[in-house]
Amino acid sequence: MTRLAQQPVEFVGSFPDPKQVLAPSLPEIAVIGRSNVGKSSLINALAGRKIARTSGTPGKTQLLNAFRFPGFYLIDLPGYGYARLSLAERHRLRTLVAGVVERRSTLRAVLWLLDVRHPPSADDLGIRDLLADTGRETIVALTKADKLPRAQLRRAVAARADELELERDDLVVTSSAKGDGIGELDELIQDAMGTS
Ligand SMILES: Nc1nc2c(ncn2[C@@H]2O[C@H](COP(=O)(O)OP(=O)(O)OP(=O)(O)O)[C@@H](O)[C@H]2O)c(=O)[nH]1
Ligand SMILES: [Mg+2]
Repeated sequence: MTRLAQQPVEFVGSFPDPKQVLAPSLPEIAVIGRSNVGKSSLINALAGRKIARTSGTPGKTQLLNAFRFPGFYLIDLPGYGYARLSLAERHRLRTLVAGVVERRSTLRAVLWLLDVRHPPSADDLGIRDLLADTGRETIVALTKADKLPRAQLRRAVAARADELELERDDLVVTSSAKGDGIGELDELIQDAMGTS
């Protein structure tokens, strides 16, 4: 079991404003990634219980959802790049995500998720630039590792590292369904939040 799974967690609330102040003030980590990449599922895997809403329907998470662990907040964000939303709605979500990354003074780190099976989209590359420009401390995790057979997974991880111009070891390979990489991610999050 991960350490986070043994700790109390409290749902703080859902907010439309990227600058929503949470009390008491604690370091925060925001989970960002394309719609349907598995953000909410990964949060549930880390927590060892179902705290974030997941769905087969992309666009499920529409607001900033804050969860309080001992010593930090974890924030589940809406996914970007879901093509079936209206232009106005996509714009709103992009503004919300960018607002969190650019302007949240309590944000200590970002957990950025990419589906291991797919090359980064144009939206993903936009986020990469945003993270680089803002100098945010970022943990990069690949999701849904259980969807590929072992040899194919190895090739996919190498390809994603190349495309992102990262080292293989900079990527945490995860499966919320099988639990792969969840312990490693737990440790990286606790390190980033100063709670390890
Ligand atoms: N096989 C497998 N399926 C997964 C995994 N993680 C998520 N899924 C599935 O992918 C779908 C989307 O998962 P969510 O966790 O809701 O994704 P999200 O990124 O929060 O989506 P939005 O909130 O819409 O942006 C669901 O059907 C999940 O069951 C995984 O590790 N393995
Ligand atoms: Mg979600």
